[in-house]
Amino acid sequence: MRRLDATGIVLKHIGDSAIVSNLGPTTDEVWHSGLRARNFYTYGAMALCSSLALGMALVTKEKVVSLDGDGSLLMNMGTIATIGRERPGNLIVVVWDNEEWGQTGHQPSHTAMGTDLEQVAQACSIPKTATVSTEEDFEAVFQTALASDGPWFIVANIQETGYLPVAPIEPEMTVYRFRETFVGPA
Ligand SMILES: Cc1ncc(C[n+]2csc(CCOP(=O)(O)OP(=O)(O)O)c2C)c(N)n1
Ligand SMILES: [Mg+2]
Repeated sequence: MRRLDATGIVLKHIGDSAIVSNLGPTTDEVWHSGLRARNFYTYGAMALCSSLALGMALVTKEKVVSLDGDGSLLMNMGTIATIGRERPGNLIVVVWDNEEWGQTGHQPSHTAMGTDLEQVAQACSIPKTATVSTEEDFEAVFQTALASDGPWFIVANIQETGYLPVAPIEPEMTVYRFRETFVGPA
């Protein structure tokens, strides 16, 4: 499964829900799939994607989707424990697991050496978890996650097949556009 195709599946089903995207290729591919005010693109802020999404999920009732990366999540594994502790039912974490710190030169990450992030999530008492490797399985579990209470933690195994151009992210504009549309507590 390619991340760009899986990103298309996310966007096909997401409706108006919020997406927070990991730095680097994840954000680039979300950006090139179409500018969307409900996308919170991170840029340079490694390891903070799911922490930001957790914070958002705790102050809204709408679904919040974190599109994270294995390397970033490994750098801030404590956020998995905090998600398991707070358990916001509206949070969906998707980890694009390419088993590497891709953007900085394809260095193999811990998931290439045996670390199982789904098991980490289960051990942190995140109630809904899955690991998928095909577009069909990803689409099915992502639709289930959107339609049910979470938090969800989905490891999506992907293959790198080359990068799109770096997206021209302007962090101030991301915050401005996103804030204008954010649906706070009812
Ligand atoms: C605090 C910090 N350390 C290091 C970096 C450099 N850096 C940028 S992207 C990246 C790799 C991220 O890996 P992953 O989240 O798996 O995403 P991938 O590139 O594989 O899509 C690193 C180490 C950074 N931006 N910030
Ligand atoms: Mg990676």
